[in-house]
Parts: sequence; structure tokens; C-alpha cells
Amino acid sequence: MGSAEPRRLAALGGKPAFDAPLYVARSLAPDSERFGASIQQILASRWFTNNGMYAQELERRLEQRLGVGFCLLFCNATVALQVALRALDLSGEVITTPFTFPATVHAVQWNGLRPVFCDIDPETYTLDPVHAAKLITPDTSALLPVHVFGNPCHVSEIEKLALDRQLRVIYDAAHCFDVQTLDRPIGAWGDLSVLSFHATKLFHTAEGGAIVGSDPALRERIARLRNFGIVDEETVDGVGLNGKISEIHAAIGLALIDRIDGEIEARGALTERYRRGLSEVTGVVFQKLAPATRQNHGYFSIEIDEQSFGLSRNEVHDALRAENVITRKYFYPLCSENPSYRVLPSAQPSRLPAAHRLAERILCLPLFGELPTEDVDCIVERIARIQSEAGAVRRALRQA
Ligand code: T4K
Repeated sequence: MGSAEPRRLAALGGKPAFDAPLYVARSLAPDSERFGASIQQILASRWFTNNGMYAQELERRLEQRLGVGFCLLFCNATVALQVALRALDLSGEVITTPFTFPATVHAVQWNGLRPVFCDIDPETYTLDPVHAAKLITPDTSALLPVHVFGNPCHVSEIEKLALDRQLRVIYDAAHCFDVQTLDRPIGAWGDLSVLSFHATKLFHTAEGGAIVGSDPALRERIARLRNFGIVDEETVDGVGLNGKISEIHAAIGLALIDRIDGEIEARGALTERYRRGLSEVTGVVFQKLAPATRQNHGYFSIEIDEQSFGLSRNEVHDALRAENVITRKYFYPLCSENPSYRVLPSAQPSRLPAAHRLAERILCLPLFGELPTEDVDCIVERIARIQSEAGAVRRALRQA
């Protein structure tokens, strides 16, 4: 538990602000009675997977909640991304961002497609549509932008670009549960969107993910690809894989879905508190949020501007770690720095200046609904103090 009392920084020999590590995320846990009853039912039915009743019910609930034509559940978002790309029969090059989790780019490569890295908008952190337009060649078949930290991409510009140049659009919406932008649910933009329901996400099924979209023919194709390509007991069509979600995972989702409004509200209040407190701290910069958007507050990130803060992002990360505040450098290193992709011409750092700059500055702070307000205040106070004692902190960290 943190204390708002000013005290010596841990990096300078003081006692850590928190007695135990405070992590960047903390999963919502289903109510044990409700979840226990579901488990009992699953055990009694002996039906554990293969599109069981829990998976079907969760798909229906999510279609309603997310305002999409269809929602097909998966074992995780990585496999869902692989299937989404396969379902669209793409070939050649797919333009994507280096500022993302490795899964995004790996899904392109696993499909035998060539990832082409596009720089990001330095303020919103999402794919820069102007740079993307310059990267399109006759070999380009799709765009794979990422709604980073739940902040929607420049969806209107991307839609226009895709229409003009006849490209498919798959959004990596891993962070984007329940977001709406420009009067549309996030899953209604692009051909397909992929959500992650990993335990670290706002809404989760421990492991899980989904493809959402509107075209019934695509829905059918994706459902088959998710289940080995099986059409019926005697027909297998296409190169499918096993992307199914189990009944136990779906039951976690059903036990949590009604709590998400409260979770979003609690995170929204904590985000507001972080922003208010940290806006007073020199050298802290916030992500620019998309206009006309209902955010989900899945993550809270800051940038550390070394020159004005007086310390680098890595130094702030280490000074907070000494306080038992475990921040994360999502998404450092950039995907374009992975040895498997570094050789690509589009991966050259000189072509991705905004992404490289951000990867050196970004820091995600703890955010989850159960996080006490006073802990947020304590983290804000520690960051402010680390900044005001930057010189001493740098010397101490270098000696350590
Ligand atoms: N696209 C994007 C843009 C993504 O960000 C991701 C995943 C994907 C695609 C692929 O989605 P999935 O295939 O995973 O569905 C985590 C997650 O594993 C990963 O899903 C997520 N993005 C990424 C941003 O974060 P790590 O390696 O940072 O997780 P880890 O284990 O360090 O956990 C972070 C903190 O969360 C822990 O310090 C404590 C807390 N935690 C963690 C776990 C595992 C919990 O409270 N409960 C838990 O069960 O990758």
C-alpha cells in the first residue's frame, strides 16, 4: 500500500513506496461462486470444447455488446490474426507498424506474406496514413494497423486509402474492447478486426481472442479455418488450423462481461487522476487521443522527454522499480529491430524516426480497476520527486 507522505526516494536509499511489487496490470478475477457453478456444469456435461454452449453464448453476448455483425472466438489473438489474414486470401506485402507487440508482425510472416514497416504518428502512436500511402506498391494487398493502447487509428484516412488503392484492412484491435470512434463501434471499421482476451486485457478469458466483422461469407470462411477447414464430417476445405476457445475459457468471459462497465469507469477515473497529477510534472508527455471516441482505458502510458525531465525513460523505469512500481516499456524494442525483420528495407531506423523516438520514451504505468486512488497519487508523487531530484537519481543509478 502506498503512502502520500513525502519520503526519501528508494533510488536514493529510502524505503520503497510499496511493500510488494505493483504491476502494470492485474487481471479481473471472476466471482468464484458464479465461475464455480459454470465449472460444475461443464464437468457434468462432459463438453469441454468444439463450439460448446459457453463459447456460443459468449459470441452472442459479444456481438450485441460490440455492435458487430459477427464475433468468432479464438484461443488467442495471435492465432486470430493469422486466420484473419488467411481468410482474406492476401498475397505479397502487408503494411503494418513496428510499434506493436510481436504477434502483429509474426502473423504476417507466418502467412508467407511480407511485412512492410510504416512509421507512426508521433502523437497518437498509430500508423501514419501519409507514410503508408508512400509504401504501397503493386504487391501490396493489405494494411494491418494497430489501435495502440486502445486509441483508434486514423480510421477515416485509412478507409479512404484502402478504397482508393483497393487494399484490405485488418485492424489489430487487441487493446480495443468496447471502444467506439466517429459514431461507429471499433469493430465496424476495416474488413476485419482482431481483439485479444488475454488475462492482461480489460476484458479477458485468461487466454483468448476474437475476429469481428460484418460479411457473412467471411464469417463462414473464418469459422472453418478456425476448425481445421472442416465443413462437415466428410468434407475438409482449405488449410485450417485449431484456433478454438475452450468452454472453461469462455465461462471466464461470461463471468466477467457484466463487470466491464464498472471496470472501464474505475479505470477512467484513475486515468483522469494520473493525467491531472502528471500534467504538472516537467518532461511528461501524454498520448494524443483520437477525437469523438469512447476510450476503454485499457492502458495508461506516458512519454519521458529526457531533455526536460532530466532523466531517460530507462532511468525513470529503474527509479520506479526501486519503489516497487513495475512499469513496462510497451513496445520496446520495436518489431523492426527483431533480427528476423531487421534485414527488411522498410525496417531501417532512418525510415521509422517517430517509432524509434517513441520506443525510447514510452512507459506504461500500473492501471486496473482495483488500483487504489491513493496508489495512483503515490506513483504521481514519486514521479514528480524523481524529476525534481533528477541529478541525484542519475548519479545514484550510475553508482548502483
Ligand atoms: N496485438 C497486440 C497489439 C498485443 O498487444 C497483443 C498482446 C497481441 C496482438 C497478441 O494477443 P494474444 O495472442 O496474447 O491474445 C502481455 C500479454 O501476454 C499480451 O497478450 C499483450 N499483448 C502484451 C501487451 O502484454 P507480457 O509479456 O508483457 O505479459 P506479462 O506476463 O509480463 O504480464 C504483465 C503484467 O500483467 C504482469 O506483470 C502482472 C499482470 N498479469 C499477468 C498475467 C499473465 C496478471 O495480472 N495476470 C496474469 O495472468 O505480455
